[in-house]
Amino acid sequence: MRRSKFFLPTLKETPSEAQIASHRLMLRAGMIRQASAGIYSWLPLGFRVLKNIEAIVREEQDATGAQELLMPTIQSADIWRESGRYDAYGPEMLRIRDRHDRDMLYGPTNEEQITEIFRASVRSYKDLPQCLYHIQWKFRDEVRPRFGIMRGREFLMKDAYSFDLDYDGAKHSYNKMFMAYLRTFERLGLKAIPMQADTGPIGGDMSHEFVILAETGESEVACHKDFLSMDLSGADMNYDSDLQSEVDQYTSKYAATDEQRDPEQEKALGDDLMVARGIEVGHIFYFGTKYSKAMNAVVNGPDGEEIAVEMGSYGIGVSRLLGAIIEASHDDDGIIWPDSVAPFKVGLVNLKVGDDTCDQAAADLYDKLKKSGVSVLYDDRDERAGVKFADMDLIGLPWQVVVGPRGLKNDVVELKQRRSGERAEVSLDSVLSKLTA
Ligand code: 5CA
Repeated sequence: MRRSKFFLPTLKETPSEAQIASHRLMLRAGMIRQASAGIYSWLPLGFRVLKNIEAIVREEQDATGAQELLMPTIQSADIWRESGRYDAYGPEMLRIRDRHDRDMLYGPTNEEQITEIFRASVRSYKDLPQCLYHIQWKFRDEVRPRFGIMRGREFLMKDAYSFDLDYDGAKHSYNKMFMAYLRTFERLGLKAIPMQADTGPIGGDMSHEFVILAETGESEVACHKDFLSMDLSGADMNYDSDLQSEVDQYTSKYAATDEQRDPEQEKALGDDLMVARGIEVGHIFYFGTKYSKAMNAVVNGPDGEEIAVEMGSYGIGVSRLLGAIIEASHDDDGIIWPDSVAPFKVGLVNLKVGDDTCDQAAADLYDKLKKSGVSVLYDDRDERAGVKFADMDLIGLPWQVVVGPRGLKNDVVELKQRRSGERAEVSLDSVLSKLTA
């Protein structure tokens, strides 16, 4: 992509409404624009990152055997009346009436919708287990939308729903998601700690939140210090194996969100206790037959008896993750994207636009990178070098390649790694192989 053509409205000034780094940087880097309180448009640069995050989330969901579908954003109030949540959900739910005076709503989550799909189609225990997910926009009329897309009113969520015949099966489904979450967050360059959590309006009796520690986190959390040094990558998984001992490694250590904190246990931990602020990037729930009983989602068992299915639901805040990644990875100059989600891998800077040698060398490199499948943003604008460098640092692409007249005399360009700030002179021939390695 040529910068001169790319829709990338970066800002020099720090927008006054933004209180935390990620919100400031997303606005300055031209990634999002507010449409109304807690509702954002995703501009091309932000949208590219959102898609990359979505792709990793999807791959790790698929690896567990979960299947992707797509449910609508607008739901009928009827199914929420069946589950009893239509009244219980309160003012956070955006209620809509259609032209026939039917009560509709913009889905804040999809337990009812998926249960309705399941009960209409599945009859036999032989069709279990099943796990379905989608990546879809949600709406919650939050009292205090803030921190940009971190706590929005409209936000993108991955939500998965598991159906099992009995508790053991449901526990296995829960454990699969637990491990898949560790792998997902690791691939996103994050250290997410699984913590015992409150089940809130989703309900149920077993729940974990996946929490990134950050000063700007919304809530206070506490955990054993060991989590800081622990390998949270969820190693190579065979999801068919018994995952309980894998999961136990993590759940046997104290880690709790706000409402779940236990003064007794914390006292016993002494110096091993760490209290910090956290960002919730994922939340998994086991709630058994709460919805299947209320909505009559039953299957016929081996002896023909009717069995209410055991369910769980598993959410990841896909749009929130952009904010969380930036909170965890930025410096004074801007964002530092992990390779896995970066909007482009390389930023190519032509220091002297209009100079034939520079134009030719930069255009040539640009073509070769593209042909090798490397995503590259080529700054071909006739702008001061300082402006281009500042913009590149701000948008945080992992690599910068600087093409200038002095270097070209010796057939070299400068290669800078955004994260370490390390710069090296590299020959024109080898820069391509370095970036495609
Ligand atoms: N049905 C369950 C699991 S699918 C559910 O809705 N869980 S949740 O309420 O915990 O939301 C899942 C994830 O969505 C959260 O962990 C969080 O990362 C994200 N999320 C929740 N509310 C918001 C919001 N207002 N803005 C951005 N992300 C949010």
